[in-house]
Amino acid sequence: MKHVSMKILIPAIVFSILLISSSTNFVSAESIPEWVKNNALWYGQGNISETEFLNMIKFLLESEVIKLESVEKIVPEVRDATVIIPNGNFDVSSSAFYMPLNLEISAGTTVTWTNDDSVPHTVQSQDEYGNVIALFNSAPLNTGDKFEYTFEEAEVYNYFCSFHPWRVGVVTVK
Ligand SMILES: [Cu+2]
Repeated sequence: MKHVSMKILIPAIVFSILLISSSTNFVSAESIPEWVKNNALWYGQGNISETEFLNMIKFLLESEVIKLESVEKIVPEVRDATVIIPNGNFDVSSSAFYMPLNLEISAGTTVTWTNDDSVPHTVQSQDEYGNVIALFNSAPLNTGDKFEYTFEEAEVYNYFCSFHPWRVGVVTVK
């Protein structure tokens, strides 16, 4: 008999406390209200269910007794990208393609080409017909030299090497 009455009584008490508390203004969470301590105790003793305990926590959050500090995720925008001109790139029969062959970036990204080959190369922007256009045009790059260009407009950009015109690459700006 006692067992049954406790099962009904405890949730009723908790609910009553929640109702009373919801009409109370908690100015800050500097101090933990007594009823919260009681709830925690009851939960620890197994007198209230997990659902009831979670509901209490939910109430504390909703009524801003507990305030969660907003944690802003700072996702650094990638503003730099690299294209490697790999060793053997000069060789028409080699699979030493630009790495990556099609670089996908967001507008505003600065792309750096690095010549890792044993011979000089150039980076020359092309129009859709394969003609050289004055957009991004490097001087001859010796081994280890770099060339950079910042892409501002969303577009597909083609380029090639004037010494090895079979080497073509793409930069896709989204
Ligand atoms: Cu080349």
